[in-house]
Amino acid sequence: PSGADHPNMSVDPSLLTPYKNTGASEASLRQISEDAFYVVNEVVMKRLGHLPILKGDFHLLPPKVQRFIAEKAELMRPRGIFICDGTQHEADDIIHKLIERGMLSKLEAYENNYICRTDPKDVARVESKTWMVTKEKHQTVCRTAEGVEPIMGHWMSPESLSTELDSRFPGCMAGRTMYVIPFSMGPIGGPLSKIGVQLTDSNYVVLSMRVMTRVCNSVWDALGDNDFVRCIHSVGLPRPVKQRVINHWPCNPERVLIAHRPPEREIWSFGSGYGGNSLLGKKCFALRIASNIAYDEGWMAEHMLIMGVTRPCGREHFIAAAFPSACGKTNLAMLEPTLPGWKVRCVGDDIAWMKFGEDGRLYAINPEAGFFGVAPGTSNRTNPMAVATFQKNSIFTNVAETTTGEYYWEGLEEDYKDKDPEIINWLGEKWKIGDPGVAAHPNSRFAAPASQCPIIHPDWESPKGVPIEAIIFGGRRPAGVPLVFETHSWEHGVFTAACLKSETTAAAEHKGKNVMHDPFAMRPFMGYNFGKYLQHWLDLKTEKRQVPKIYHVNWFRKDADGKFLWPGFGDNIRVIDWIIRRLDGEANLGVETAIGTVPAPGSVDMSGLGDIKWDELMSVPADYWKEDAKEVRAFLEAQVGPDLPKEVRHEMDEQEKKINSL
Ligand code: OXD
Ligand code: MN
Repeated sequence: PSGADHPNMSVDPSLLTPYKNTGASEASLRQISEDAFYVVNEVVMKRLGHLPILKGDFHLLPPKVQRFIAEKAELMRPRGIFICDGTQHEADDIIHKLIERGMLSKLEAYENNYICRTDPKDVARVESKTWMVTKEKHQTVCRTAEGVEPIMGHWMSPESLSTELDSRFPGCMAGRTMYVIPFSMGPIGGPLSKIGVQLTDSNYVVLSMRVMTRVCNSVWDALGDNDFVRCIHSVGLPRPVKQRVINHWPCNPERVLIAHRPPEREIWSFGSGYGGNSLLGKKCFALRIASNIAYDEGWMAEHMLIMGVTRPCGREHFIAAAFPSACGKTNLAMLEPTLPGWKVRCVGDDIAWMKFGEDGRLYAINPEAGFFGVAPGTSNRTNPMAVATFQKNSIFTNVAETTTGEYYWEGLEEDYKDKDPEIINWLGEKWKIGDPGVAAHPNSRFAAPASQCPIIHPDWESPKGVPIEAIIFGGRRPAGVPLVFETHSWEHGVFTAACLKSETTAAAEHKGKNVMHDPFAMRPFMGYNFGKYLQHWLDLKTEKRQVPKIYHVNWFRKDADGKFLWPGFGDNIRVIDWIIRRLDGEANLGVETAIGTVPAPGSVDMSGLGDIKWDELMSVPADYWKEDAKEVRAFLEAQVGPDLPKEVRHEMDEQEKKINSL
């Protein structure tokens, strides 16, 4: 038996049956199991044939990893295998090679910063080609109304997946190197951490994974008897290449497929080299697969930043916050308070893994090791800490560059005002500030090590995580939604998060600006049936646990002239101050409304802000919310239908009653 149906099992347990009642000790059973495994593995090894191991010692890898590699090498037929160790030396070699090839170039104005341009057809996550593969459709998607396409989760059957894989993966790495990347999400060996192994034929992915996750040899030791998530990635362009490769960026946009098999903890990604499509530790593993693991193990994998906020009195509070892509999570996580005496320190900017501890508190870790932030709009004015973070050892993709070797993108105009620099835009063309179009792609990114952030929290790598007291949800809501409100219970918070909406952004393939539902900011990352996910949230509250309070914020409300009503950025500390005082139970801070508690006049510190239209900023307009209540009900009925937990339905009914009596 090959044990191939049990991806992480070292050997088919039936092999041990004859020995079970012989009185053999645990240790000798284990030995028999291992011996049997080696026999099985020898067969697998033969499959490797004479494939050269270009780097690393294949025989020292854990046997289950050897088998994974051998099987996939047999399928994808690379020219050789390169086992990564994550060292600087290894990165330097790859960088050197990529520079020679023209895929990467150095940004001379900094230390060890590089710029890369993709094929302009490969610039964002491709949600329409991202799938969850489960036997039953409703494990992945809700029982939506007749004729309604589910927007949360995208299901494919295992049979269809087999067909799709068969038409893509056999021989897809021909003439290329297959890199083996061992990585840990979360501090290596930590109780909340998980291990993955990514196979890829993209060296850009190797360099980026090294920034975004923890890649090193000790991951093999930490693996032990644990499972690992199997990540298989190919740019989908075997050699000899028949089409023209643009910008030395191999990809196959017509054939993109990103498929997840949650029960097998496996990810297959084909055709794209960029971002969430190819750095499989991030969205694919840490959200879509991890939310499945979290469901099974009783914790949460969420699209949230984690920040530590210290008040002038010296007390620190940890907050997690979920916003859809490109709504400023990175900016909030690194906020520079405009109120004196406050301090913010960043734990994470995109993903939180959270688990209740024995003490009943919710502990969060950032599973990532780097920031993959949207570059345009990031400047010393909006996020000086991010700017400081990416001054060295960072990779910039699809940004523009000046002829003096600096990065450039929209939002940096002020910094370059007097220089009128010669710019090469993201398409490689000459460009000047003021020219039509944009210099950088709207979804251009920096990938920078989190450890370089000047305000990274000293506990950001604490294996047990930091205790979360409040969870914030928010989105870009130009109309109707107040700056902040507190939900009145965990259940009401869950309902509010289920109703989360935001204007669309450039992080995925969507065009134009419209307000779109993005429940829990997880719409593109939902790993299983959303109704079940809501129930999971509800069930996490037990008598012994202190569930965090849940808030909703909106930094993006506009007045009748289309101008933002709130300055945002560093001034968002004023809202956090209000939230923390609410947590503390300070009196007279709130006014009850139909949707939750908004700040009472005078309860938010507005010192030095000048003219703020408070009433417009905080109002809960009856007309708007009556429409919204109808729209939300129709949305949840159509999208979640019978999978909607009764507690959430109850919250919806109650809130609608309150709104209709406005
Ligand atoms: C991201 C995203 O890249 O949410 O973080 O798209
Ligand atoms: Mn994100």
